[in-house]
Amino acid sequence: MDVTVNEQAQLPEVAVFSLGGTIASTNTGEAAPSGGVTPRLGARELVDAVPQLSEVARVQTVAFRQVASGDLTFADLVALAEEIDATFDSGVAGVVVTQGTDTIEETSFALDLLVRGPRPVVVTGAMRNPTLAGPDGPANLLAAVQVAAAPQAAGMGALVAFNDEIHAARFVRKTHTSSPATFRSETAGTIGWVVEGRVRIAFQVTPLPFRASGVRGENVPPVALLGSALGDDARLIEQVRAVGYEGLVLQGFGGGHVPAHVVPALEKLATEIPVVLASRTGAGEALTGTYGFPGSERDLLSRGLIPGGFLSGPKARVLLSLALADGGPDAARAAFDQVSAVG
Ligand code: DAS
Repeated sequence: MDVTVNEQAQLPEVAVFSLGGTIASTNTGEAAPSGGVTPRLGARELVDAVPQLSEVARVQTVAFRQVASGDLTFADLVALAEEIDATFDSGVAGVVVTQGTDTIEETSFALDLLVRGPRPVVVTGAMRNPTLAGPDGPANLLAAVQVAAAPQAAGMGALVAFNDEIHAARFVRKTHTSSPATFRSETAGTIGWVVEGRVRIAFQVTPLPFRASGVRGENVPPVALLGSALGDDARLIEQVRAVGYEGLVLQGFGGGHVPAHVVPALEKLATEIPVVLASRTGAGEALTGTYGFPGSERDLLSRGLIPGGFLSGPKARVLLSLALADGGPDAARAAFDQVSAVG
């Protein structure tokens, strides 16, 4: 379909911010020392490669960063959220962020907590870079812009559009190293999809009641993320405070459990810094009221740990980091209470 100049003028405005990642990665120009593709394409080039976008929105572009997504920092995300807020103030209908998939589950949730809303912020990327057969970046970008331009996508916080599915940032996780269907929301399911250009929202999610409105990027304190493993002891937990962390998210076994001999170290640490209890399983809520054995969730929560609710370990770390930066240790527990209550 060709869109006339008059029809174009009626289309919603969407801003695309590029941050790098596979969607932007090629091997043109100077070779990387290790060989392989590296992030080189900016938002303008990504948009120009998808002519169908001109039928969906008037697209403006911002080349914001050009990195592998593991190199993004909280300072980058705070700066990005400020730019997105300013872009919304200028009247755009929605924002798309393109970036590496490795950290989308964290960055999208951080934007959920940082951007003022209610207009949609839609994060996307690609699993197959543009030099491979069947790159998924162009289709993901088109779907993301379609979602960002859709009024029905507003008011649900940050979203992830990928593989023609729409996910709420608070639930979505990367679950596969190479599949284009890597993003899944096992706890709640996808909230919608895109088909033939139509944006379907099947399930509404409630906006998060907590927003980290006072955060400055350089003020986000270090928060550790640790797992639990069979036969492990407490030697890392005992070092967390000493090496300067100001919070810990512990991914316990199952519903939120640790070996009994780890409990004293966790109890002591929880008197010093906020310690959040999440699950290493990757889906479902950390329990709060079922088991009573030493090292169980009831035992740990009675010793001062904070229940992580439905948040995965990496997302709980994002919330703890931003809540600490926003209001200090007392605000952290309240932020988890507020977010877990919403679902
Ligand atoms: N794994 C790559 C990607 O999917 C690299 C990255 O996250 O930047 O984009």
